[in-house]
Amino acid sequence: MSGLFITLEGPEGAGKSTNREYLAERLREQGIDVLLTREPGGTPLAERIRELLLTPSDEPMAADTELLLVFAARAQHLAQVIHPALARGSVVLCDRFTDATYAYQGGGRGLSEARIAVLEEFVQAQLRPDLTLVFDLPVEVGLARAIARGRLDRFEQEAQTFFESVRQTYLRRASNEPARYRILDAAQTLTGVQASIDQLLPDILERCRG
Ligand code: T5A
Repeated sequence: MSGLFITLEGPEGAGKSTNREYLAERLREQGIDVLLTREPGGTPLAERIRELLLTPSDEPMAADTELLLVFAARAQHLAQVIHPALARGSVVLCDRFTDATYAYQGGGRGLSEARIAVLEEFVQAQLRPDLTLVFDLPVEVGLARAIARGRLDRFEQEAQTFFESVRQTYLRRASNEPARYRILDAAQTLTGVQASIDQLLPDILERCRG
């Protein structure tokens, strides 16, 4: 058996976590075994690395340190959670994965894509998501949602230009590989976003059963 690896991506406050729960419910209604997880994180050790990445600190984190921490957490997550779940035949719904590295460390921090690709190959070998849902929205809308929720993490304190690059990187990657990506308008009401997910369900269910 081989499961299905679905990732949810997008800028800050796009609604990935909220809609991940919604999609999981729709799939479970169909009797599909779903595993929900997230990055950075997904295992106790990887969640500790997440804390390092998200907690604001007086010591500036070098961009390469950030990149290596992201992939260190990913290696642990793959070994402990993602590979075993896919081997069991589960559908893995993961809130962010390596597209986020291209968007944040590549687009946002300006690290070269070639360098990220080397680590992607090293840590993941052939594994890539089967399907990636990009929750797209204007940067200011997403940031307003994050601000409304409370204290900002280390990434959320970046300038608007950082998040514009993040957003454009997601959109460029999606347009370069349309078979893997689906872009959803995340600026709509939650009901509107969920209706867009409903429209994607037949395709997702076919992939799950394929
Ligand atoms: N990162 C991650 C990297 O730099 N490199 C990497 O390789 C990886 C994997 C992770 C951070 O790490 C960085 C990127 C991130 O900065 P995170 O917490 O996973 O942090 O990511 P965030 O985007 O910060 O998570 P958020 O929780 O802010 O965003 P979500 O999950 O997209 O949004 P969600 O569902 O929590 O919703 C946010 C708020 O908006 C409301 C919700 O109720 C909630 O209050 N909301 C809506 N409001 C109105 N209309 C809608 N349609 C709404 N949808 C949700």
